[in-house]
Amino acid sequence: MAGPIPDLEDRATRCAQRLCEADRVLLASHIDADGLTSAAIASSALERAGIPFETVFEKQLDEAAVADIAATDYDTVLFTDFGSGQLDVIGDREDAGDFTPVIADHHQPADRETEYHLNPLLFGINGASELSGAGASYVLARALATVADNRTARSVATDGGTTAAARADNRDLAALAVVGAVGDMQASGGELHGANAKIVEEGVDAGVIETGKDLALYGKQTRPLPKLLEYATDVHIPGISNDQQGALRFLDGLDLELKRDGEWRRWSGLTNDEKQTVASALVKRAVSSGVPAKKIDQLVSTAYVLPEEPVGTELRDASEFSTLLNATARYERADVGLGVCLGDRTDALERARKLLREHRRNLSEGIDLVTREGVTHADNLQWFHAGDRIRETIVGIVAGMAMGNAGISRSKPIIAFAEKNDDEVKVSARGTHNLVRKGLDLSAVMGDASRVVGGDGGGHDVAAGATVPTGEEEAFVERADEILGEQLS
Ligand SMILES: [Mn+2]
Repeated sequence: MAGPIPDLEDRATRCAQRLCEADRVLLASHIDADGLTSAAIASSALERAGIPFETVFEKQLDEAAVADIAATDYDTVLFTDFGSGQLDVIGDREDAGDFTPVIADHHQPADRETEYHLNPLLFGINGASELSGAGASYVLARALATVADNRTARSVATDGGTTAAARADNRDLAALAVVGAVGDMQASGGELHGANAKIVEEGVDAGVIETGKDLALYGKQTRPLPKLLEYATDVHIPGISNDQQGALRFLDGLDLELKRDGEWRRWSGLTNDEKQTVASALVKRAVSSGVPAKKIDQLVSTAYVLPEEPVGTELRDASEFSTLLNATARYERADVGLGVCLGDRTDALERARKLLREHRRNLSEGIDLVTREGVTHADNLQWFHAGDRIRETIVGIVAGMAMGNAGISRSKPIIAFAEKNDDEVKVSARGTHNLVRKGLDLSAVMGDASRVVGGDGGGHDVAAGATVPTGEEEAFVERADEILGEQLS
């Protein structure tokens, strides 16, 4: 049976064959929404193929993590959503006979090759916008079903609305691949493209994904209507975005049943007519308050819905699902995120929701702290040191969200420090797209300035990070300020 992405078919089949030859497999995956869905896809596929396995997660696949993996007695290690970038380290272990790596990843490979390496970048497919780690894992899972012939495996059973056929060839796992791609920010211009779109097609055929044009706001399943509008700031609509009273007044003026049984209704519970009423009023308001046409177009995008999940839950919407997973990952509860992906709708789901609530509270407390204490302004940047009062895993988001608050400028990048451990400090930097148009590249700033003080870093132009030795913060700021002066002059 043909796989979803013909260019990857041969390599995926060879990787699958290698996995089937193994007595047992160690599955190692990255901790984020894409990595968690990758692991869920891979572990479902291994289980259905009757291959015994164990799963481990790593935030970073550094030398120490690879050494730990090598120290286990597994002869076959399946890496998902990482592994390509660490092929130099992994290759040395392979040469030493520690294990045979099988890799399903989409990140830039290190300068080294290995036989069982499934990565879209090796086949001219864009790993940032066309296929995620979960997508690569899905391609592998589809091949594994063919190689192992799941129809004969005991573990295949019909359940829920998913057909036995979709489970037998692993097409039901397309839903998780879509959640991973969305979580990896691969939807651009409002939808998924290329290889991702092929996976969406398979998911639609299998009955696990529905797509349609919808309002491009976050929280259509779970947010009460006024909050849905108030918190939607990607397209700023004056008098509604970031405006609690304004959002309420706007809804009040629509002649709509806003509450039911004393509770605010949610977008997912509206009829199509009601959705139409809100959407056209929103567009009308945007037009009359001078929002540019290009921005107004962005109010509508493709929604990816998981129809087997209950209406009004995070799990039904790919972007809310991925946010929930990221919350588990940020607090190092990969077990919880994986549990949710694998269908645990009791303990794991409850725990994940609690982590998301706590995450949102931590963010708002962090933003309050930074706004209250203020930032220090240098010529070309502004910075603050949170010490241990903001977790290093969220300090970057906090910094980005605090920009624009009193005393915190949007016209220069912000750099945030937070304690990582006794000897290291995490540095996070955030800019704006406006600054990027003027030449800002925070990836270069973080990389260069951190290496000057004996650390390392990188990332994207608009958001990047680094780790530096404790005590080097001021030296780092000085160097970063100089580099930014050159970039923005
Ligand atoms: Mn990824």
